[in-house]
Amino acid sequence: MTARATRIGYQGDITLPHRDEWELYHNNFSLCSKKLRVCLAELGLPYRSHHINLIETGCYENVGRDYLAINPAGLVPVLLHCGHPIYESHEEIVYAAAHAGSRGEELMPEDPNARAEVEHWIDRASLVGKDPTKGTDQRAGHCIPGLTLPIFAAMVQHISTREILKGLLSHPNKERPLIFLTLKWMGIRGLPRLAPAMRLLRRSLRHMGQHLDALGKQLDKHGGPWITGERFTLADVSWMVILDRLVETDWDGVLWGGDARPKVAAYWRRLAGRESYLAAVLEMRCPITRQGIAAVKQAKASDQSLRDAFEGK
Ligand SMILES: N[C@@H](CCC(=O)N[C@@H](CS)C(=O)NCC(=O)O)C(=O)O
Repeated sequence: MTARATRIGYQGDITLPHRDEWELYHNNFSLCSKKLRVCLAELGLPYRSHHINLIETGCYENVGRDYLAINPAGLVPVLLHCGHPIYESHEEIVYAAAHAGSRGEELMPEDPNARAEVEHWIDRASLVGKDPTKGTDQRAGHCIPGLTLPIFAAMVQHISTREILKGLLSHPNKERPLIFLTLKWMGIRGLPRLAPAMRLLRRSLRHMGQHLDALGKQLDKHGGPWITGERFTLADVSWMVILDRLVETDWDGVLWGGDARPKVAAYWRRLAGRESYLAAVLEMRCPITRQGIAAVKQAKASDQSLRDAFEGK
């Protein structure tokens, strides 16, 4: 293990029950979980999968006793290596690459300049700290919660109010069940009446546009096809799941459709053509997410004022 790999979110003093060298606790909708699944697919590392439901995909399995023993913070994903947990998806992918031999070195270069560039783009796509809705201007990852609100509002229509209410007792962060209850009651068409949600959504959309402008310039700087040039790296893994979420939540049209940001549009087409995207993201979309995607599109298509409210027109 490299010195760098021992410094990151690896909890070597904790050993959890395990059967395989690599085990992943993850959720099919969660962006950070997708990052891990894509990364492990790109590295060719086989792993034992433990799917953990979040309220948006069914129930609060992530704050049940069994899962809190894996991660007391109740968050996914958690990567186990020989039973030792690694927390924080942006650190887990670096850890996994550090243990994946030459393929790992391709995805996370050793050369300090190349590595610093990859680290910058991983960080810009990360969700860091207790409130990732702050600092949307600093990180594209922090724009994601706000931009996910419409599909959350659609997805929770499939979850009973009783199930969401359970979170008020069990979730360490009571704000989360309250947000989901509000989204359940208001529905996607009621979102424009929630002023704080709309402020977050519009700020996130504006800042995401700026991050994508920066991404376009970066793709120009090296001439592509990937963020740091010829090589596909962990930076591209991190941005694949950001762009996927923007497609899932129907922001791709406004952000890179038509004449807007053609470099980003072409980059997205390359990402979406990778086998890892098909296997670790597309084929794992759950029915609630598929229904949510359709509901967001349908609501915006049938109500121009809703579309205008979301897009800040
Ligand atoms: N910084 C963490 C963020 C993890 C996180 O926020 N996970 C979300 C899903 S993407 C989660 O588990 N949410 C469940 C909840 O808060 O109830 C990481 O990158 O792994």
